Parts: sequence; structure tokens; C-alpha cells
Amino acid sequence: MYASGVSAYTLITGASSGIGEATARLFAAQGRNLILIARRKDRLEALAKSITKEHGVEVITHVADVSDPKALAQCFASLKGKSIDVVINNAGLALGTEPLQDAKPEDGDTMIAVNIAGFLHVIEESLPFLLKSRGHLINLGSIAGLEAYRGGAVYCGTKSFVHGASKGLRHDLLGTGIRVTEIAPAKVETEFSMVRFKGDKAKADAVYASYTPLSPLDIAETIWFAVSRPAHVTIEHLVIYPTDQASASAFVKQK
Ligand code: 8X3
Repeated sequence: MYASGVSAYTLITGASSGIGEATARLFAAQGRNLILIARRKDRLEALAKSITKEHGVEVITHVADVSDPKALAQCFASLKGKSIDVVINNAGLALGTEPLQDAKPEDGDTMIAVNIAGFLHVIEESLPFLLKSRGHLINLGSIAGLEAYRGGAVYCGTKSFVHGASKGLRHDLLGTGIRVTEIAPAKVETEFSMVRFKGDKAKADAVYASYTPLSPLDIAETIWFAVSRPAHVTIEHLVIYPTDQASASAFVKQK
């Protein structure tokens, strides 16, 4: 089982909601100290307060957008001297479902800035800490990185990057003791669809209607499973589906 120093921290990006929040709560319940990074100050502070009250662990918060390299660098600089042995590289988003010929170019730019550039910068900033701790990097991919669908050219492309980079890092980091795991979920009921549909609640709700989607806790438990294996075991890539979903577009829905 997982046996790291008690004072080590788990760092989570995109921590203020969804998979990030559920993972923060679950790791805190396991006694893990946390460093939580997210854009929304109010939500982040409320979460930190609630976790500290419930689990008594130490929670450090940083308000930063992972697509802002300067803010990210400042955040990691302030963590100097801390032991970080788990990094959960979770921040990411999809914007729009239009085919590329109809999509807004700025939506693509934002997805690339967060899901590729920001994702990569989190890894680059984390590596000095992980090399010291022989820690564990968890990258949040998606089934969208393994298959493509109409209206997802850029999003799928960004998640393919996560898949390729995770595999590449396994080679780069071989011999360092660092474990790299990619978690690739299908439909998880979070704010993901509200963001993708830009606040259109009816469209977002329809994504999760008439079947049982995954919950953020399902993914958090899977992350904990990967992290809590012994140090010689790397869960390299896990793909997680709702039982009633077989591909990005194949569902069984109740009438
Ligand atoms: C989320 C899964 O199918 O909406 O990453 O792209 S999907």
C-alpha cells in the first residue's frame, strides 16, 4: 500500500469542482495534505475550509490559471522546500461541439492553451519536486484522446496529446522511480458540459440524461487505486466508462 512521508503533499490542478474536488476530498479522507490550484478563489477557499474542518489535513491553496505560465511559475516557486509526491494534472476543458469549419478559432486556442500548454507547464514545474520524492504523476486524459468524434477535432487532439505525452514521459522518466498514470474517463457528470455548451443547461443536462454517467467520485477512487499501489507497480493507462456507454457516441438510454 501507499506509504509516503506523512508531511508530503498531493497537488491537484482544476481542484475547485468535479473530478479535482472529489479527488481532493478523497485524498484528504486518506490523511493526505493538499496543494489545490484553481481559478475560482471563492470556491477554492470554501473547499479548503470544508476539507480542513472535516479531515484536519493541511490544505494550501493557489489561485492560478494553468494557461498562465507566469502565475504557475510563481505558484510553484512559493512551494519550494515542500515535499510533493503526487501531482494530479487535472485542469482541462472543452469548448463547443461545432465542426471545425464552423467553430470559433478562439475556442480552439483556449483548449490548446489549457489542455496542452498548461498541462505541459504543470508537468515541467512539478518534475523537480517529483524527482526528489520519486513521486507519482497522474494525467487526466479522456476517451476523446483515443477516438475522434464530430465537433471534437481540437478537444480530441488535445487529449491525444495527453495520451502521447504520458506514454513519452514513461520513457523519459524510466529509472527515476517516478510513476506516470493516465486516467481516461468517458462521460463523468461534472460542470464539463456546462462549460462546453457555454452555460446552456438544457444541452448540458441532456449529455447525462437517461443513463447513469460516471460520478467524479468514481474517478477519484480510481486515482486513489493507482496511487495506493506499491511503488513498484505503475498503472499506466486506465479507461473508465459508464456501463451503458461503449464509445463516445454509443449509449443505451432509458426511454
Ligand atoms: C470527456 C469525454 O466523450 O465528452 O472527456 O469527450 S467526451
